[in-house]
Amino acid sequence: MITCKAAVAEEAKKELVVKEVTVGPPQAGEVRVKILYTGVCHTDEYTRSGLDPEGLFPSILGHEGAGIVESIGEGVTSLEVGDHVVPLYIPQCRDCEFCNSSKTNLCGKIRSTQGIGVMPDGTPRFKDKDGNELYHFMGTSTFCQYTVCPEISLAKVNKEAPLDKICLLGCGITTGYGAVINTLKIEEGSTVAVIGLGGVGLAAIMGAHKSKASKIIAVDINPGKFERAILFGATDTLNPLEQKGKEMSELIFEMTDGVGVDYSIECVGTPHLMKQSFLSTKPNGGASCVIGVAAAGQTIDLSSEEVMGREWTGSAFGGTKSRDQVPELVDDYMKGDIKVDEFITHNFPLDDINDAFHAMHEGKCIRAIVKMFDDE
Ligand code: NAD
Ligand code: AHE
Ligand code: ZN
Repeated sequence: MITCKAAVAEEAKKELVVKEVTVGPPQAGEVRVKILYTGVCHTDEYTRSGLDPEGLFPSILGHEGAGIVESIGEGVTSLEVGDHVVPLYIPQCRDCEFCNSSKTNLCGKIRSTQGIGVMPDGTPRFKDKDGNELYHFMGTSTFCQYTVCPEISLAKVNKEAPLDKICLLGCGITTGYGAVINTLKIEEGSTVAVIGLGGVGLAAIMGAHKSKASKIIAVDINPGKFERAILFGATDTLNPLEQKGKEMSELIFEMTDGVGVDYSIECVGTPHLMKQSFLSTKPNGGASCVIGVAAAGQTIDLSSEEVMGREWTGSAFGGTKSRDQVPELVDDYMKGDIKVDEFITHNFPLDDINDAFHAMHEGKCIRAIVKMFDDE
């Protein structure tokens, strides 16, 4: 048993509480990881704020971390103590129907237990100092100095890579970039609209730029986001609030000589924007991707006429085959082929983790990195 610090989500809507917890040893097929750094994604806020129908409390949130293997459970063969790892909220067992399909990255092996906040054997590894059990989150719980993950939920990465940067490959960057590269597979010369310019949207722009899109329209209602979007490769910007009375799709049609874009990607999490994003694409051959996570019970309404002629898809973790491709992305970063440092706008110690959530709400933050230990 390890006693360490964690940011505990005690109740929905409440600030996280940094306190001592205990972390049990890894059981068969599990690995205990010392988390050195974690990012904060909007999905952590989605669950903290009570919008997630699967949200469980008290729990330890966080799914954008990086760390070092501290100990391994019985039967673990692919990792050893000292390996550098990125925890994965979408595992890759390499064995199930979905892992064996080139059409999806959504491994089905442990989804049922991950979704109810426990390890595959049905029990949690976290307790508070009074011995009360704490739920896991997304199979990762990176807001704890030590976490326990199934072996299939860890990507082994290059030890030379800085953990305070590559933690972001655990979600936001991989998601936006992958949605363009793996899910939409956009072609050179395409026109693209990216709606929402947080970490996910900027990564989608990075993917579109890498794919040599001819026009990349960056959309946000916060004009402070445009400068960085241009740095990432956006060719045009759009703030729909500046042109009242017109829907976003109408404005995007005006910006594309009345034909719409080849591809659009929603990176906000609002059903109305998902519809507008879809309707911004060419009625004859356009394709749209939903990345944003909408609140429980919200749905998107579309007529059959609107759907015909267009393609619609969703993307989780950028369609990334996690254990195979996250190490490749780390290597791409080390070679300078993808940006990571440019996403980081804030740094906080674990004790101030709530400030990372405040910064997200203030609209000035792309990604905040939380340092889990003071002395390392
Ligand atoms: P973020 O909060 O950093 O960025 C969201 C951006 O949307 C902000 O720049 C904000 O100004 C902008 N925005 C808000 N309302 C808008 C509007 N009406 N029109 C245009 N822009 C608007 O969030 P993030 O971390 O980049 O995540 C974005 C979304 O993606 C969230 O819903 C998150 O839960 C989801 N997400 C999904 C996956 C996945 O695998 N599908 C992975 C990561 C994040
Ligand atoms: N309850 C979900 C959280 C909401 C959700 O849909 N999460 C997306 C990824 S968002 C990452 O920032 C997801 O694909 N989750 C994996 C899954 O299997 O649902 C959750 O993940 O617990
Ligand atoms: Zn995320």
